[in-house]
Amino acid sequence: QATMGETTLAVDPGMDAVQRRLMFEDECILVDENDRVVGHDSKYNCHLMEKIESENLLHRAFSVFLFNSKYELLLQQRSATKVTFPLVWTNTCCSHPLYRESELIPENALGVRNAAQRKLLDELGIPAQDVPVDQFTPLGRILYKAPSDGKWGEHELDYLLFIVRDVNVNPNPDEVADIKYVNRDQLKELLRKADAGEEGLKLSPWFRLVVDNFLFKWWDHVERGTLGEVIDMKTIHKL
Ligand code: DMA
Ligand code: MN
Repeated sequence: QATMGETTLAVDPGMDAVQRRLMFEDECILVDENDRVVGHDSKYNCHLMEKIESENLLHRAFSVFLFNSKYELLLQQRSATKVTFPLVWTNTCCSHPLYRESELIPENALGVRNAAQRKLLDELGIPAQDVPVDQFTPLGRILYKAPSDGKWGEHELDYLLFIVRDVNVNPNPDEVADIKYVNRDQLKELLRKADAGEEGLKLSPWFRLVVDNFLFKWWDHVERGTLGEVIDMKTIHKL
């Protein structure tokens, strides 16, 4: 570990110390295109574009969309120190279920829901009791690849988790630069600004994919309390 740290200190001199630690501590779950577990590798290796391409590494991830009781969606701006996609605006919380028993449980994506509860606390300071694991609705899965800057990028099989709860939020500055709740019109205005390149506003590629393919339709179901009607955990959408 110490040797690994020293080596990468030379290789990635600009990398934030907190993010560097997570790059080697977090062991991601490798899957095939059908989401079957095929192995595991460090978060570092899983996000190196060169490895993604040469070894066709694909890992499991999740994206949480949290709405308050006014049906506003909580967005976050990633911190400046994130290795991938710093300072971009994105959905409430994203990360990876880790290669450990509690986060590998397949039944109704319980492993992924456990990971989501863990990261909502880590990133946004949302207490676990505010986001009980049985309150997440896994709606679907997408598969996508997206380069970030330089050598880093994503190649993920991403579980989309919705939850409607009023929660306490206390963002962790290592992870999150800013947060805001938006209604549909406010999100549309954000999309317009991002498209026009106004105020340097950028959105994450995965958030954009979900917005363009699913979000507004699903938002209607959030409001009507009919999310159950749009659950599709059979299809893996290749976007
Ligand atoms: C990875 O998110 C997951 C998706 C869906 C992009 P992330 O880069 O925020 O992961 P982490 O919070 O673990 O750094
Ligand atoms: Mn990832």
